[in-house]
Amino acid sequence: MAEYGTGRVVVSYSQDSIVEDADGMLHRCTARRSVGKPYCGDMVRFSVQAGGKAIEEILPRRNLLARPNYRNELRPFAANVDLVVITVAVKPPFETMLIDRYLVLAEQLEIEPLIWLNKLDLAGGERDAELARLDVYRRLGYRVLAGSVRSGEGLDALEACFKGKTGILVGQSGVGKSSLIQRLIPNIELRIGALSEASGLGRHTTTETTLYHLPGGGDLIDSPGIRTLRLGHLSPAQIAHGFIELRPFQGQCRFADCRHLAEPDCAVRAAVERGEVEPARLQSFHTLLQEETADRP
Ligand SMILES: Nc1nc2c(ncn2[C@@H]2O[C@H](COP(=O)(O)OP(=O)(O)O)[C@@H](O)[C@H]2O)c(=O)[nH]1
Ligand SMILES: [Mg+2]
Ligand SMILES: [Zn+2]
Repeated sequence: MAEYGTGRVVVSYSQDSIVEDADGMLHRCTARRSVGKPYCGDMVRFSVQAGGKAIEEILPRRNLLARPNYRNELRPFAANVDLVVITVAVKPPFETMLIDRYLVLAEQLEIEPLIWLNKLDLAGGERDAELARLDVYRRLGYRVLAGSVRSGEGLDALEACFKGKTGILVGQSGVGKSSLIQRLIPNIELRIGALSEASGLGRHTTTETTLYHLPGGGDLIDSPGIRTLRLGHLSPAQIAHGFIELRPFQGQCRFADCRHLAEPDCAVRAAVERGEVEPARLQSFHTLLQEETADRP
């Protein structure tokens, strides 16, 4: 007679997955071929039999994040994510265009974004100017936090945002993502040791996409190498959807397929002229549209 359990995939290797049950027990499970591939963050039902533990069912996903592999094919890596922390830093300096790109992705996936400006300790006299660059996002209603992994400023507020959620950090290399993870998960080495033991595969490495628990509540999925999460093929309408301030103008331009460039009677450019839409945001919108159309075969 088989026993059954439910849990969450905290790491998924090519063959097996490690599933954590509600009591925090780790189970190394093989997925039955019929259930498909489980990903980090998946909720699953598994069976325990004399022959081993098997994932019998992957419960319905809220979402599935993907990124391109070395052959530029989109590959899923994390499921059931509900917070995307878009990490930028004072140094290396950030381009708002990158933030806009991640916001389109978050809006498309319907995952709450949060913008974290790191390394505020390096801002010196530019502190207010750096913070002001993010005002546009505050005005749009996005959560914006700033601080420093080095000085500790702002980290409590950031950590509190993870409560009851599964978050993921995205951002360019060098902005402080790894440092932040070390700060948010102080016992990370212990956890890695426990995962290594559960996998029986020797040392678990941080190159595997892994779900960690934050001491104050909430989870963080760490996935190395999520650089620019590619947008995949999005239609102009989908990109427009990612610029939330453009949504009210849907259908307001003279031409239904208006790209808000030089078309007559463009409601979006009129809004820019009235100061209701930030010109830099419209510029980002055009850049993303261009990239998408250039991508198409
Ligand atoms: N001054 C300062 N340096 C930081 C801060 N956070 C990270 N760093 C440094 O920035 C560099 C890159 O950090 P890392 O965590 O590897 O960035 P990642 O590439 O995004 O994972 C390292 O030398 C860190 O010590 C911070 O808040 N202030
Ligand atoms: Mg790193
Ligand atoms: Zn228009």
